[in-house]
Amino acid sequence: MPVIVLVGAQWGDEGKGKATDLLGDRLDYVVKFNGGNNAGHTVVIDGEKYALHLLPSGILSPNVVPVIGNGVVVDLNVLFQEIDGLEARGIDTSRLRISANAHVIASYNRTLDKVTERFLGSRRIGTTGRGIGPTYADKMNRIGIRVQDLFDESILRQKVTAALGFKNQVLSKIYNRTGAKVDDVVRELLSYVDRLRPYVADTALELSEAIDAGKVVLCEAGQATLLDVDHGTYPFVTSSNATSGGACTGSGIPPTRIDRVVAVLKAFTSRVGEGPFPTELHDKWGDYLREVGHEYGTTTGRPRRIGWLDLVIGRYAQRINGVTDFAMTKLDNYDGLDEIPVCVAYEVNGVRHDEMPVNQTDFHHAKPIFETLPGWKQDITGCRKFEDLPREAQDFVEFVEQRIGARISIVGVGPGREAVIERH
Ligand code: 2SA
Ligand code: GDP
Ligand code: MG
Repeated sequence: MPVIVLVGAQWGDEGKGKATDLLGDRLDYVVKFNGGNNAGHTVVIDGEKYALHLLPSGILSPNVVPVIGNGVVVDLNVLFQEIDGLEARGIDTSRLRISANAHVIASYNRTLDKVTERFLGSRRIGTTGRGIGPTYADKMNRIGIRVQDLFDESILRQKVTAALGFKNQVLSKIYNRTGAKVDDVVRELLSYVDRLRPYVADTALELSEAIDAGKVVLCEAGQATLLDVDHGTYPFVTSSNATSGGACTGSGIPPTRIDRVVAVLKAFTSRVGEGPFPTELHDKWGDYLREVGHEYGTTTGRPRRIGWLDLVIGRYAQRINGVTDFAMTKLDNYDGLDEIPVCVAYEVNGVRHDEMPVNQTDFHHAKPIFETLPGWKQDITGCRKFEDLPREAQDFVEFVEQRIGARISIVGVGPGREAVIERH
């Protein structure tokens, strides 16, 4: 199984970081291919908690080469803070490779992200405010700054001057903000060059050679299927391709080399930021699951919106990503429930929808149709084999599996590295 792609099936925070970590000792490379420090992956090892934003989760496994691919947007200040934080805890980060073609998040794009949200008012997206959207917009507008541009001061200056010629008009004329100064931006970016140099590489070439040599590569998505700019709940999405297709464009690994696509599906649903959410809970069960599941943003600390498991979304994720198998996380968060409602279809204006409605307004008006499964009312955090699970929990997993169209090969029963059931 040389190339595996790992994606989120819902709106993020499914536990992708833990799933990657779990595969860690079988992997040689872990590649982050989209997003930036808007992501937040929590990994718990021997009771120690690590919150990763920009670095691929593979950084925690000593034999893995972590790669920041060309599809990522890099905030250099955050990068070195994260590296320093891990080094201080004894984690060796020297193996890290960063694509020369990855784009850099400049300070003016962080400002633009925040002021745009303010200007949107009630139509805001609820971004993480990290400058992600404006940086991808620059990339598409061909006024972005890439990692490789930092190594030639004259080119960097030309590119920053061109970008600010446009950006400062927007900042001052539209948002009434003082623009950024070319010298300040160039000085800040150049201050990272010496530290950055050893990590920078032609990562697409290195990965191609690694795959030829039979190495195992995992491409780890940030965010998730419904936050994908093409396939998600646009405009309430992030600005990159978080689905499996993004793994190719964001890393330089061609589709013909991908063998397996694993989607991580949380046993319930959460979302941060604005946008439609058919199974959202506004009652005590939402509060209950938020507390037992510690559902607060890893990057911003925002309380996550909580809803029941939605199998229309699960099926959609299977189809869009070409999922070969699912990892279901947080089954243990249902331990205290008598019964568990699961959304199997929607009703929109009196019509049943078994598939995600393509029309945004229909999705906004979708009412979930539930089937209710019995709970198990016991602690499953110690279970390590599928047969150890209570009958009701096994039935729950099998019920979901049948409806989402791919096998659930991993079941998470707690936050720790060891709290997992693998099904062969
Ligand atoms: P952005 O900042 O432009 O990417 O925001 C656009 C939308 O994408 C959502 N988004 C996320 N949703 C879930 N988790 C994310 N990462 C952090 C975490 C979030 C946090 O792991 O907890 O700490 O708040 C993430 N990143 C982006 C975002 O909410 C917008 O809806
Ligand atoms: P990611 O963005 O998809 O990597 O997910 P996050 O790390 O933002 O959020 C997932 C949270 O769930 C983290 O706090 C994990 O430690 C935790 N987690 C992952 N798998 C499980 C599980 O099976 N059970 C429980 N109780 N927690 C889990
Ligand atoms: Mg997260």
